[in-house]
Order: sequence, then structure tokens, then C-alpha cells
Amino acid sequence: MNLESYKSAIRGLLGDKRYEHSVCVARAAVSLAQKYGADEKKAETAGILHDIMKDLPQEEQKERMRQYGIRLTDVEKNAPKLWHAILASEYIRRELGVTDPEILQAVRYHTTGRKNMTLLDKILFIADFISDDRDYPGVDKLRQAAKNSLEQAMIEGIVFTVKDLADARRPIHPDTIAVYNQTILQNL
Ligand code: DGI
Ligand code: FE
Ligand code: FE
Ligand code: FE
Repeated sequence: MNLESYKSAIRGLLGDKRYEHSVCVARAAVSLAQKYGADEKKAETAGILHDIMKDLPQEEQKERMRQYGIRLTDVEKNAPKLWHAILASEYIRRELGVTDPEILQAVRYHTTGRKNMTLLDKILFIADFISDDRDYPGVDKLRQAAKNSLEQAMIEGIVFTVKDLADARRPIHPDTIAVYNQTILQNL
């Protein structure tokens, strides 16, 4: 399938706002790929598809995960916002025929991050924070960091997420903790 058919796939599954977000993330991912030397086509595809399951009602997400045989950990069961990323990677593989493991992986880990993220993983992770549609306190800091270095942007993005989750007393996924520790240790 090509980008246009991926776009029609998300058009049918996402509301207007989430559709616009996906287009903006794809654009941001292409621009980061240019800057940091990743495959622009893969960045664009990952950006367009990353939130494809996000507007599916939670019950339907659950049902589809069950169909696909996806088993969740205790933290994942109690963090419904993590489901759309896990599910998206399986959905685009099974239903849209995406086979590229780099794209599947970037989509799978776009919310939590993980240890040993690839360049493409990081690009999607950061693009999701700095896309043109985003407006939250701190977005300027992240956009500025992304202009300077991908590692700096990773630190800002991860710290932002971890603080937010701890403040809200929500569970933090082991992959989020792992990428936090690895990124901090590598940049001491
Ligand atoms: O899908 P988007 O809104 O574009 O962005 P996203 O996929 O990065 O999801 C962000 C949400 O995911 C935000 O509400 C925080 C939540 N999240 C990220 N990491 C974790 C998490 N929630 C829990 N409980 N644990 C995590 O480690
Ligand atoms: Fe997402
Ligand atoms: Fe994100
Ligand atoms: Fe997103």
C-alpha cells in the first residue's frame, strides 16, 4: 500500500482532530528524518499510522487485542492510553500489510519509548511531541531541543512524561522507566 491508501485508512478510523494530528506528526517526522538522517518515507508512514487505533472506543480496543492474542502486563491493563500503540502495530501489520519491522516497532513504542530505541523510534516519539497541532506548556522547549539535538529532545520528552505520570499518580510502564534511565545515563 502507498501513503494515499494509508491516509484513507486513517481517515475512516479517526476523528478530524486526530486525523489532522496524524498528518502533522508525519510532517514533523519527515522533517526530523531529513535533519537527523533517517529514512524519510518510513518516518512519514510511521507518522501517518501511529495513532490509527486511538479513536477506537476502549471496549473495541480490548476486543481487538483479544482477537489478536495480545497479552497485557498488569501495568498495561491499568493504562488504557498505552493500548492504541500496542494495537496499532498489530493492526497495520495484519490489516494493512505493513511488513517493515522498523515501522512496526516505531509505532509500537511511540507512547512509552523503550530501551535501545532506533533513530526511527526516536524520530516518531519526538515528532508526536512537537507536531504543529500540539499546544501544551513546554512545547516550545521541546521544539527548541529537537532543533539542537535528538538526544536533548528525548530527555525533555521523557522527563515531561515521567513527571506528568508521577504527578497524576499513574503507573509508569517499565519501558518508560528503562528509556528514562538509559537516556539519562548516556547523557550524564
Ligand atoms: O496518542 P497521543 O496522544 O498522540 O500521544 P501518546 O501516544 O504519546 O500518548 C500520550 C499519553 O500516554 C499520555 O496521556 C501519557 C500516556 N503515557 C505515556 N507513557 C505512559 C503513559 N501512561 C502510563 N500510565 N504509563 C506510561 O508509562
Ligand atoms: Fe499515540
Ligand atoms: Fe507521545
Ligand atoms: Fe500521536
